[in-house]
Amino acid sequence: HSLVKGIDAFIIEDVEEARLAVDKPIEVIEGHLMIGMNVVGDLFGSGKMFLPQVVKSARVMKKAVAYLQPFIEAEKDGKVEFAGKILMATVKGDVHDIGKNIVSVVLGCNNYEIVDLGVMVPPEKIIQTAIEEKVDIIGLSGLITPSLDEMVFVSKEMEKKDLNVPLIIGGATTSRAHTSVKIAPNYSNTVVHINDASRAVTVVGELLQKDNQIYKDQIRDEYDKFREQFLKRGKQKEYLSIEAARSNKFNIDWNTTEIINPNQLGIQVFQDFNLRKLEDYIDWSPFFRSWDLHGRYPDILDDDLVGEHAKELHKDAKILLKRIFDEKLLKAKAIYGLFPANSINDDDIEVQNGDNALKFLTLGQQLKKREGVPNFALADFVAPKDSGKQDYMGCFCVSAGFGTSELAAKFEAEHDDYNSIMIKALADRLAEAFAEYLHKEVRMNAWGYAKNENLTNEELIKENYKGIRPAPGYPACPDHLEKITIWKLLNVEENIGVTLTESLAMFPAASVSGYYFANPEARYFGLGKITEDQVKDYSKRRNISVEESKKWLNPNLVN
Ligand code: B12
Repeated sequence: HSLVKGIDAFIIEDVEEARLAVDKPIEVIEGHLMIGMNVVGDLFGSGKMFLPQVVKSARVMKKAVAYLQPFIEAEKDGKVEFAGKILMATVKGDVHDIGKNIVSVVLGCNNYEIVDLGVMVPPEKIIQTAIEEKVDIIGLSGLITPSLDEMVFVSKEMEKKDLNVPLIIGGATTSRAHTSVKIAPNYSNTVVHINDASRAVTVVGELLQKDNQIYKDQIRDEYDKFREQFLKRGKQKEYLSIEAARSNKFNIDWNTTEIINPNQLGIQVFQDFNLRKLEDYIDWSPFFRSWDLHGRYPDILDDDLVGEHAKELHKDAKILLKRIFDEKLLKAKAIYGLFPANSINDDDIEVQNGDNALKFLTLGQQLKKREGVPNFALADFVAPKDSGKQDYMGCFCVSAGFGTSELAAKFEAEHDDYNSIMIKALADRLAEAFAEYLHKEVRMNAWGYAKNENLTNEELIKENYKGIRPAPGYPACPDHLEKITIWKLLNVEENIGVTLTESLAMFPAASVSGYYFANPEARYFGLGKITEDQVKDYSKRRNISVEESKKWLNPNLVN
């Protein structure tokens, strides 16, 4: 009962009672706990149990097994039989692991042994561990687009090294399209994209059946067909040359638009920001989504289907949040700067920091639009140098993640995946809340172009404010290399200690960086696909090879 309900209050007493009632301690796992976990697995698989409760049940299971372990070892003849061994890793250069950890916990609940290599795992380590541990499946996770390329690389290495186990792919940026077009063709064994934890259980179950050839052939067939159709579809759209796109740029009338001079130019740093101030800025809806509960906050709390679970989860989150505030469990830091800036050479923005001039490179939409609809580039929102008007822009980096990894590791050592996932999900919410708070501060005070703004948190979440704060990697500016320019301009690493990995993920994970544009006409848009001519033009501006540009801009290239 406690296991299925996820109650861990009396777990030691219950397990001890069960242990005394059987011949061998291993029988408690096989006879009692496994039966309970099967119930949990079935309920989750059939949609009758929700993720937070599954993770709580897993916590009970782990604590119980940890208690039994010394007794089992003393007996020496007990060994838990698993249904299969699965290696899980977030690929090199990527620091995100909430999704991977959720999938690992859920697979663990279904009696699979998980070899979790953590984050930023190099391909050699993945392959070597897979061979040494004789795993049955390799699972790769990634959140940002450079990880997609890394997954392609891993699949090629797996083929070279003659690995012969299925490869499963997941994480926010991954897709069936990318998996079928870019990964599957490199690897002879089965490659499957899985977008949520409950499907992971079904797919892994099928892959590890004894007679799995029919399933594997079916997947290969499906992916081959999907790839063909996908590649055809891409060709049907019409794109403009980069010159034509620039001629159809978004035009702001720089003679009439009002440019507000910032009140405070230069760089500002927050070393140890009071996290309590961020609570009111939290956007809770994505928090529930990361626990696989779908719906808008606060309505979700009263939802017929998931309301009870959402309430319980929210209550637990608030308890941990209070501890974060009271015990100062996490540290938040931020840096931002506002600088004189003008757009130059069409899509670049020159930013002046004292004697130091740096260039941001923006990319222009090339999809052919309806008559009268412009092709946007972020540079359109800053006055061109030849307009003779001095304009401004800003950039920032916030992090609420200092201390998260350590805390998560502590919870994991206590067999508490529930709170380990919870602390990361909360740190992410606080990072985003910090970005929201700081942007408001900039609009109302430091830049001061929206002094009298009076928006509720809901209106902030709906982005009803004036000006924008796009983040490199988000749809308007998918180029992660821009973070290097932000780091140089603000000296981010030295000032607040947020670092960039080789794939330009930020560490700590709960960090956000981006730009500030103040023009009232500035808006969020999606770049969409770009063609070869812009890639060549961009390579020259960036002073890197076309090959390297293609690596970074891959998801945005036509085909
Ligand atoms: C919340 C969020 C954040 C959080 C952090 C999230 C985190 N720690 O994981 C914060 C606010 C910190 C953040 C920051 C950034 N983010 Co963000 N973020 C999101 C958002 C809204 C949700 C992601 C999420 O947490 N989902 C919940 C988890 C549970 O889902 P999941 O990771 O996908 O995992 C599930 C499945 O994918 C699958 N799965 C996962 N792994 C595996 C592995 C295997 C083997 C299997 C089988 C399955 C599986 O199962 C999981 C459970 O169901 C997405 C958009 C979106 N809707 O996806 C953007 C998104 C991921 N972010 C994005 C970007 C760009 C960024 C930033 C680079 C922006 C910036 N410049 O600051 C930074 C990077 C941070 C860093 N440290 O480098 C982009 C990434 C695309 C890209 N172009 O690179 C996205 C897709 C937004 C977008 N549409 O552009 N982000």
